Amino acid sequence: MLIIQKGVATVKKFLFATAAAGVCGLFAASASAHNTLTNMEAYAGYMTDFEMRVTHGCKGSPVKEVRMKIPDGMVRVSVGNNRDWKTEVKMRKLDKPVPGDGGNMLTEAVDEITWKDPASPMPAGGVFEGFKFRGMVPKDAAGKIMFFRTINVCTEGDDKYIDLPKEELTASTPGLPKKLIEFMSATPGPSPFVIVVKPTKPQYPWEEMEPSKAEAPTQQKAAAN
Ligand SMILES: [Cu+2]
Repeated sequence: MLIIQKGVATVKKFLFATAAAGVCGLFAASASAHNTLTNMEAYAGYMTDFEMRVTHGCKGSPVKEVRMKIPDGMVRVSVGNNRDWKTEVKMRKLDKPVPGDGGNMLTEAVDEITWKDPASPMPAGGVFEGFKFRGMVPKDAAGKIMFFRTINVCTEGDDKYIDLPKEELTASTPGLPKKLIEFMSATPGPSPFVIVVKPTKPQYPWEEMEPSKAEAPTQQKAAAN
C-alpha cells in the first residue's frame, strides 16, 4: 500500500514537473516543444516579419533573457519595439556593402539580438512569448533552410537551441519531413529554422517582377536556335 502511494506521488510529481517545464524531451519532435519561428516558410528577397516564439523556461525556471544570432546573408534587420524587454543589437562588418533602405549602402549588419531585463520574466510553463524582428531574406537563399540559433537564459540555467542538422538540408532534400523530425529530435537543442522559398510574385503589388534567368531573352533565343 505504501509502495503504491509512493508510486502515485511520483507520477503526480512527474506530471506537475513536465507541465510546469513545458517539456523539452517528451515532445521533442513536435515543432512547438522548443524555440521556433512562427513562420515556417519565408520568401527569398522579401522584407519579412519574423517572430521568435519561446515556449517554455529552462526545466521549470522562468526566462529572463533571449539571445538570437541572425543567419549570414540576412540584412536590413530591425527589432520590434517591446515595452517589456530591453532590446540590444550587436553589429558585424559586411564583407562588401549591400543596398539598404532608400539607396544608401550598408557596411554593417545586425549579427545578434538580445532581449533582456524584462518587466517580469516569462513564466516557465503554460504560456509562450513572441519576440519580433524583421529583415531581408537573402535573394539567393531560395531552396535553402536558414537557421536562427537562440539561447534562453533563465533565472536558473539556460537552454541553448543552437544545434544544426548533421547533413545539409535544403527544401529539395529527398525525404525532408522525416529528416526534419530526425533533426528536431536528435538533440535537446535544435536551432529554430525557416525554409526559404522562391516567390512567384513581387512582395509589393507596385513592384515589377524581376525576370528570372529562365525567362531571360538571351536564353530564350539560345533555346530557339
Ligand atoms: Cu524545448
